[in-house]
Amino acid sequence: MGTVPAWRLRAAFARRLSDMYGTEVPAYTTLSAAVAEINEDVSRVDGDAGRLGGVERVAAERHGAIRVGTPGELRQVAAIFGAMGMRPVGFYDLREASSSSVPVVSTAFRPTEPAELARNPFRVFTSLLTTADRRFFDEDLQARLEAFLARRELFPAELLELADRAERDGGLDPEPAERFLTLAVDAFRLSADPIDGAWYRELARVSAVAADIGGVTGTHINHLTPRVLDIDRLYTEMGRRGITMIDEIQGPPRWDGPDVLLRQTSFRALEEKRRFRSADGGTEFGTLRVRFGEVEARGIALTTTGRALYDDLMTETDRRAAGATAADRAELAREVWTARFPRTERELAVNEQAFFTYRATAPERRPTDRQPPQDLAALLDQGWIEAAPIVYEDFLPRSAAGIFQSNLTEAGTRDATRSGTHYDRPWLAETIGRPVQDPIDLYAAQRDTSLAEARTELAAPPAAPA
Ligand code: OOG
Ligand code: NI
Repeated sequence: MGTVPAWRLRAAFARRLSDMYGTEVPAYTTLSAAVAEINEDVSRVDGDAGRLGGVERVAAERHGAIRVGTPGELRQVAAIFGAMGMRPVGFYDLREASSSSVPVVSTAFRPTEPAELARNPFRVFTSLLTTADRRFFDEDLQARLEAFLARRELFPAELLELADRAERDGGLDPEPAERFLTLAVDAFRLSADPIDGAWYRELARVSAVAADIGGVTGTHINHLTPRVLDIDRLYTEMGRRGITMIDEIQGPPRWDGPDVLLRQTSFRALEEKRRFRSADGGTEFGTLRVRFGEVEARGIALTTTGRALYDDLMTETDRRAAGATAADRAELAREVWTARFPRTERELAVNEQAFFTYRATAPERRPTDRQPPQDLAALLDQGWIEAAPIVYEDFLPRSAAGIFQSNLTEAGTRDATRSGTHYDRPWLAETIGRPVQDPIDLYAAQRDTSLAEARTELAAPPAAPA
């Protein structure tokens, strides 16, 4: 067993990646500072601030986003994150969720055990280019794209070897751990290799995302997102600090009921200087604007039924807000939610619309004149059990597509007369060579275990005095 366990590698990687990204994208440092101030402030005045993950967890909490080109690259990414206790969870098809040209399917690598999430919940949204999708790439372009991708090496052999060792042994000794972290952070730096200008532009005509993935010889961290406890306040604060955000916060509206799922907003990164190679072999400096800043607030995980209601409310908001400004849309969304979304956590729990863990209340607070009932509502209402919300640890395809899209200048092109290649979660699992878990199963297992334990405790005869 390595003396630096997986979770310490994960926490250290997240911290170092954050330091590195701050030097590459200065606005990220401004964002992180504003987030830290707001989180401290909210924790000071709101005794419940740690209800959806402790304040220390939230202070360190980040998600990154990366994009890769081939199944082989994705398998290597899975091994590197596997070394840090991060497993692929969820399947997101952004080709369908987006009106612009976003030819990728994605998963998120993250810890899955509650204790591991509490230690450090670092997650990375990881997208794979769908090179076989004829709506975007014709046969000739696909062949050239795949040949280009086959020639590049994203991760040095030493990094992959250390990753395998870490995963096998559950960690690494301090010296190899240090080496692993250095190589892993380096692998996600913006590459200084010159870009083939003509090739990059050819791909960019199809999709800016395709060019960002397949037009360069490296991968890079595309954004690194801190979690904030009050995203509306952060939004205003960023404006005050001179950073222009996109014109809306994606996800559920601000309202006075329970916070659910995920709210996100972003700003466009500045132009970054990159070296381009021209047809005559010379190189010159140009600029690209591909990276950006993002911030998020997390709420309670929804069950399939709760999620269906969420999707329904989003559709209703879309319908009623067609052509409206972002501000009017937010107001309308609030109205729609106030009319139709459960107002309390209790309702979300007894309707089984959101996930909670349950535990038996202290014996002296349980009713003494009856036996515990069977159903959840009665158990809660009569004071037999207490509920604690489960944090939503995943992503939303529509918000993700919105984040991709809001940061593209060109919509790209897609041939709508052709049908798309089908990809799904089993395909992804096979491609990665590891199980890809369904987020709903993870939340449900956590709920079920806690409820079974609570019931057992309630059924147990009082312990005999020693
Ligand atoms: C990923 C976009 C999705 C999120 O938070 O929804 C995402 C990307 O731009 O590569 O990170
Ligand atoms: Ni993101």
